[in-house]
Amino acid sequence: MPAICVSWAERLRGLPAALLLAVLAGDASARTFEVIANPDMTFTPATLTIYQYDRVVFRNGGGLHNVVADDNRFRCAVNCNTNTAPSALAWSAGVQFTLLGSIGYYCEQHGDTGSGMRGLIVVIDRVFVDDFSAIR
Ligand SMILES: [Cu+2]
Repeated sequence: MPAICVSWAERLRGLPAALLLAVLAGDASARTFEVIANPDMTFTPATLTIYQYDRVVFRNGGGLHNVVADDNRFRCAVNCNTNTAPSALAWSAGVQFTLLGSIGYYCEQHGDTGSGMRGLIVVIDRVFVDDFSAIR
């Protein structure tokens, strides 16, 4: 799956301690962003640029909404597994972006893959930002 949707507890369960440390160290620089589904049928921010492996927490700011990737790699509302239909609850659900590229998404209640309530996540490689070391 290009995007995964797991809690820290699920992710860390069953890992040996040494590996657990490696996972924590490796993810230390991953960031978490928030995107709000608004009552006026927009997403804020409408376009978000993140690094590979960063997370985005989608949160319902009011109204009947969900979030669905254009390519169906995620569909979330109350969660990203069993309760993904548009919901008016004060839900939030997190997605980690593991693949580079642009990922459009929409609310099924108010949009589709081409129009309406839509947003865009642009995933870039952090190696181009901060992973170089000066050698001279
Ligand atoms: Cu909506």
